[in-house]
Amino acid sequence: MYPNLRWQKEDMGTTWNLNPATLCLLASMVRGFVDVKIVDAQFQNLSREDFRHEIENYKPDYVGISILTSEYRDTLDVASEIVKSVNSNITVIAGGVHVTTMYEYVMKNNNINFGVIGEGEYVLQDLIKFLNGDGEFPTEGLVYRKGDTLEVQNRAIIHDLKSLPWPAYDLIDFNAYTVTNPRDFNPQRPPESPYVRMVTTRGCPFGCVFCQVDLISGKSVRSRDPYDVVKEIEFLKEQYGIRSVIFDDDNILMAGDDYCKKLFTVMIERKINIRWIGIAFALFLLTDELLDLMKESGCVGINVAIESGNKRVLKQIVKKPIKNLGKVPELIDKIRKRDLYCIANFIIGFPGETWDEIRETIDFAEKCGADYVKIFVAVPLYKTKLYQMAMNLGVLECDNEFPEIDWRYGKIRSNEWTSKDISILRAYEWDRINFNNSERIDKLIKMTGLTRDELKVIRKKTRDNLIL
Ligand code: B12
Repeated sequence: MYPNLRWQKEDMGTTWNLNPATLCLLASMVRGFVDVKIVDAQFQNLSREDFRHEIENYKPDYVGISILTSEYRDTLDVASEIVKSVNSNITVIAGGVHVTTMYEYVMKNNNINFGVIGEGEYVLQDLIKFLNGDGEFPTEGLVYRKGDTLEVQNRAIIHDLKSLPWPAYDLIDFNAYTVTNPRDFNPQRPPESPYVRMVTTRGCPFGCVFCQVDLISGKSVRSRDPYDVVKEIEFLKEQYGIRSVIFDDDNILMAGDDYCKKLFTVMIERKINIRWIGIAFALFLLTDELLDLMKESGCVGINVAIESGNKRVLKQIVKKPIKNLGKVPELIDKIRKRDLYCIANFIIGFPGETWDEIRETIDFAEKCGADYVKIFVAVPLYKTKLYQMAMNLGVLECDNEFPEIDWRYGKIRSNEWTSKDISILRAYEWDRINFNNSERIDKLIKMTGLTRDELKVIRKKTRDNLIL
């Protein structure tokens, strides 16, 4: 199940109706030997009472709860509390990015029997078999209590993604997801509906300081079989009328064996005829050949992460392997020349970053030539190098070992600026850069499908959201 995020924050500011590929994938792994029901309390907007009725009526032996981010971590406590209050004998298994990265915190909650660290497909399969009295207790990927101590196994990583089944979309009303926009304002909306989100590779070798991907999926990039990915898209087209795909991979261009070239070539050869966008494409790996293949295979636009417009910050703080910032506008131009849109991400407010360096990033963002610019506040996610850096420098604005996450505000300060300065700067510069002329606004309208008036509302909401 996915909890309803509104159980934590009534005013989420966004809908977050996400394609539950993870739930369907996990269901595929166990449906052969247990009955499975998927409950997406977020999408169905279930109240706590509704969810309680689900448990009372279905009477499960096991409930798996998935949590994509630590931002909504309280919803895990709410969901597990409801399950146990119906029947304390139900085994509660929690997994997802939040559990993988913060299992020490998660396991403080006695309602959770098992936490899953890492990629849970085989861990879940083996655990359920074991609990059903058929098989060995898993030796990796689990965290659980043994008396007063917490047993922590190694993270589970699946080396061969080719062994995984397709998600069991037949267990849900998948059509409903394929026509729902995941967010109110999202320049990266699906190019066309019905659409599907896909993660076809896992892992990223870069290890940028702010990112948890290394802790979750590791540095080695593993990929599915490109032919199988295209087969799945063809199946989804036939079964659900899919017309576009969002590739959500961590760092798809770093997958070995020319994965991307093969994927795009097969898409072209099989005349797949869908439109697609990519969420995280490493700008410096984009060659002319790749860009041509992307265009021909149906790409509409991509998101590139530059992070900082200052050399020192990139090298010494972010540790991102961008060697030549000067080439960024040229590369973005190559993307846009092919009539693909380009969204660029930046982060401000790193520990030790000076106010002038931050202004340089804003200036760079404005001039880099992207169609739309996202500016994020540096958030020290637990166990990241950024978190450690902020702790070491004593610039973390919280006493808690497990800082709460809110993407609108940082928790970092410096002698020159406070976290509030960064939040305000981010909101107003985002507004100024993206909405400063009618050409940009027209492009955004085209990319988002929103009206001029709707854009105004979103801009106002962003300012109103600045609770200072
Ligand atoms: C794709 C993606 C998205 C997609 C959503 C995909 C979807 N579900 O439709 C989009 C772009 C919408 C998105 C949004 C956000 N994301 Co995101 N996203 C990712 C990304 C790149 C991959 C996640 C994924 O689908 N992986 C593949 C699936 C199969 O893996 P999985 O869901 O983790 O599940 C596996 C295990 O976790 C485990 N598991 C999971 N649940 C369960 C349950 C049980 C019972 C068991 C046994 C096992 C288990 O087994 C699964 C199979 O291996 C990750 C990075 C990463 N590598 O994880 C970031 C990441 C998860 N996102 C992140 C963030 C910050 C966000 C946003 C908050 C961004 C923002 N500021 O708006 C939002 C929040 C959305 C929300 N509602 O919570 C951060 C989270 C950090 C944190 N600790 O909180 C990550 C880690 C990126 C990072 N750079 O650090 N995201």
